[in-house]
Amino acid sequence: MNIYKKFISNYLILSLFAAIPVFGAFPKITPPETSRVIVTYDEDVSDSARDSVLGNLNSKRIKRLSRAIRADVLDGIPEKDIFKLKSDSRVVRVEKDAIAMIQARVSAQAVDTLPWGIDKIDAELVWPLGNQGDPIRVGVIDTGISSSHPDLIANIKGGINTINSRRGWNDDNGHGSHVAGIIAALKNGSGVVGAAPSSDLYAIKVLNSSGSGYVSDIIEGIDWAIMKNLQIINMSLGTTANLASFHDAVTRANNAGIIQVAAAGNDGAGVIYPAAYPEVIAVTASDQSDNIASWSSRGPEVDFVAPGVNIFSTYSGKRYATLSGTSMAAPHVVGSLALVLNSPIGTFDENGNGKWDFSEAVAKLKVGAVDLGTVGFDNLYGWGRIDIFDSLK
Ligand SMILES: [Ca+2]
Ligand SMILES: [Ca+2]
Ligand SMILES: [Ca+2]
Ligand SMILES: [Ca+2]
Repeated sequence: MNIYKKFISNYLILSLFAAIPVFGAFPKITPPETSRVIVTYDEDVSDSARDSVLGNLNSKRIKRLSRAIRADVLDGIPEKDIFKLKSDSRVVRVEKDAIAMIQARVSAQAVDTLPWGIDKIDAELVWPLGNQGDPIRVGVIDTGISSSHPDLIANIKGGINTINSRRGWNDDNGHGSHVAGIIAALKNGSGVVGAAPSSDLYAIKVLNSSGSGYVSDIIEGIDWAIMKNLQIINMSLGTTANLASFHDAVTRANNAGIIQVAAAGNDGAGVIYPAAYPEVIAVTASDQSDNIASWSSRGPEVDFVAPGVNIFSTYSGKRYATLSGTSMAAPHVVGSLALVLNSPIGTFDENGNGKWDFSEAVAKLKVGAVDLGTVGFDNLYGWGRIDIFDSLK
């Protein structure tokens, strides 16, 4: 996990999301008419005397105030009865009740901010076609996912903590929540929005609060994903160590039909594991101008490049943050795959089993990918930068 630590120290950029208050004239709102009246009595008028003043109007009483003032609140009484009450010597006044309002308004934008990465891969052009990734089941093998984030919670369908089974999967770091938001932050009119905003998320906590963990815990997480019949798993993590048991787990998941995606690494050198395994889609990181990030790992194992510089997404608790890394690039591919798996397979079904298998889904991504760098496949951009709209159209 050395790579991971290096990433944290070198590339983690955090900025808290703050709503910008809008100052200016509030629109003038005329309070609506009310049918309620407040009947106020002299201080020495007893409850029974109040009852006799009201007489049959007592049935219209909805509230009796006896502390600060002695008053009854009535609803829907005719004008002639108001006149009668006003003329009673025990009554001080009769007045129309009124409606008061909070003196503030929501000033944050009433839309989901479209992060540049989601815009770049054109996921937002796919949603209007009726595909938001529902009900594709996606596992996030990471630091957990925030269990209290309003921009994520509705999509989280389950989870596990393989570090300590007695603890939950809540994210005590922020990284896993950031990844989850790139895949499936809710299209709910606030915060951000992910590439497949209706897909189902599963929080598989295998890394601790400082963002590191044992490969054995990751393996347990992969096995849990197989057991839960998840369809795609995101691994925004890696190590230079090539463990046979790690490769075995990845192979088992592949045989179970799970499409696996991982971060290529952030040390600018060779692709790390599990991204380097042939059963896993390896993703490098690009910026807004489609240039590979200098720190992005690269090599012949690279499959695709996706946005990974200054990515704004959900974070721990209810926070939002801007992070950079191949960790952010991989979930752009995962969200895109959720849209692929939720679309008709048609002629891409090479083996004729009616479902999207690993090589078929990769072929679909290739169709729309924007070739960058040298013509055709290259070690920096793989088959190119994801454009999911072009892949699916
Ligand atoms: Ca776009
Ligand atoms: Ca949102
Ligand atoms: Ca197939
Ligand atoms: Ca190329």
